[in-house]
Amino acid sequence: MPELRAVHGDITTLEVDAIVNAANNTLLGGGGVDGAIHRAAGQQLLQACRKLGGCHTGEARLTPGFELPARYVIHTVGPVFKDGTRGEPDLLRACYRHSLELAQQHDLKSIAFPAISTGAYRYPPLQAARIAVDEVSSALVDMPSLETVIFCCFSERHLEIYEKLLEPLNA
Ligand code: AR6
Repeated sequence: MPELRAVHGDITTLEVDAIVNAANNTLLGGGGVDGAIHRAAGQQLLQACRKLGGCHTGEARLTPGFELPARYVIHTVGPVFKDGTRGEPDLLRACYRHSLELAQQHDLKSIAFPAISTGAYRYPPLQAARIAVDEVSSALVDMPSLETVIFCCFSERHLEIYEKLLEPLNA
């Protein structure tokens, strides 16, 4: 079973095969982690994203990482959280699953996720983290090439949530 780990910090600094971007449907950049990734990767990332022609919620697309330490960026679009009854959990699950599938298709060994949808898209952090850990741990069973999955937490609060959820898995 690959290693699942939570770290505190800025995802743009991580030296992994791919970092995941919590993007929007246009894939043309924005605020939050999306803005940070575009700034750190440089203008070429925007040019590469223009060619992709957008992305539906729950799907994922891959580009090079350009000036980032990560070789690739996997762009996925999380759901905007309204009340949890409008398909948000399934769409959030799909983001994690499709991102891992792309990583597997490109033979990547390490990937780092931000807490997709928990910023501007207002997904409650604990609910979102439960989905993230559950989906990643079940999808990885069929993905032998992946060795390390990092949940990159921008705040201490998110880190605590992930550490609690991961504890029983790594015991
Ligand atoms: N590294 C890791 N995590 C980060 C970083 C960073 N550098 N910066 C923020 N976060 P958000 P969303 C955390 O809003 O909710 C954009 O404008 C942040 O604390 O980035 O999916 C897009 O273009 C939060 O926990 O993404 C979309 O329009 C998490 O990343 C929209 O926001 C996600 O927050 C997507 O909203």
